[in-house]
Amino acid sequence: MDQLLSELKAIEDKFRADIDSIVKQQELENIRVKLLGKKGEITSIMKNMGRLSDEDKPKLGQAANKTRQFVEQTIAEKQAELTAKAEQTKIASEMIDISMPGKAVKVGGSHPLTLMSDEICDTFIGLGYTIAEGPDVELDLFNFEMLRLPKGHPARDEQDTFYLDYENGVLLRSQTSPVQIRVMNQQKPPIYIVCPGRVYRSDAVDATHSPIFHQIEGLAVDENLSMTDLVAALELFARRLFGKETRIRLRPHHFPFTEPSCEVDISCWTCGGDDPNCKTCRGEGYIEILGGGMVHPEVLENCGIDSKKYTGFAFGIGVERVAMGRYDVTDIRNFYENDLRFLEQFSK
Ligand code: 2NL
Repeated sequence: MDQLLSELKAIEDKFRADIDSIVKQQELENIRVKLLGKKGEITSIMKNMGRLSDEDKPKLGQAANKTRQFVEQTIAEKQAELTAKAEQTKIASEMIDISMPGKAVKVGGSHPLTLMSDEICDTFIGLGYTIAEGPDVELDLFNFEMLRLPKGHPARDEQDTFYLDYENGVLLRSQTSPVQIRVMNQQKPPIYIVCPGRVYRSDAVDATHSPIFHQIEGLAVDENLSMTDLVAALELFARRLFGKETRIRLRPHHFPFTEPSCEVDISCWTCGGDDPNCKTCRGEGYIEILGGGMVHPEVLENCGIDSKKYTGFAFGIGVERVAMGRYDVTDIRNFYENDLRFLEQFSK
């Protein structure tokens, strides 16, 4: 009996000594099995119970139970301690220093030509027009022929463009009129559309020219349309973009696809037309911004539209030209060089 009690004491002493050095859950589990498992040390001592006297039995039972309870409780406490420690280590390893400066995400903005184009289109959308788009790669037929610009016509020279397949008449469009031709081929009047897009001409690059630029053409085909409707639409457009004091001025011109044709100027946005020394308009008082006219009856007929019943007006606006005026940009190349110092000035 004394032997068993001192064994029990030895087990407990050893346990007390071991427990402090334990750092892993698995070690704790091993020690639990070693003492309390089916073949564990304390369990083995209890198995000697049968051999003891009735007097000793409860003494050993009590002593063994006490040791077992002590071991169980100590293990549970150690277990909790290890779990808390593990959690703290995990939190520490995952900690984010919220005082660290962040990485700024750069947010882009619309390109000034997009802003300008959207603003112009919006004006016409407000007048009931819809937007029509078409391919950059066009047919000579739609870009020139159907607009009364047959091969060899002198007016082709100034728009001479990039031919992808000269024999089969495939080219990069020199204006967005072919989009309007496509719409007229497919839809019957009334037609009210604006066609924004990229156009191509074999021009040399300088401060005001680029072989790739942007245009918005407008087209209205309906009964009883006349030059006054064109004037009204363009006046509204000019006032919306350049202020309500803006006046427009029409000068006679010639385009093969319109008759009559005109060039359209707006009163100078800098001096309002009053300063003979104005740098913006060079004392002219007016600045040319677009061309237009009444759609030539032959162009309507080419698209299967009865020119006795319907008339139409059309106009073409250069987006770069208007943007240069509006934003005071003096070199067209600024629009294409993607210099952030330039572009950032337009992002809101
Ligand atoms: C310019 C100004 C213009 C048109 C474009 C047009 C389109 C069709 C029929 C008739 Cl489908 N005209 N567009 C008309 C006049 C001027 O653009 O300076 N162009 C060279």
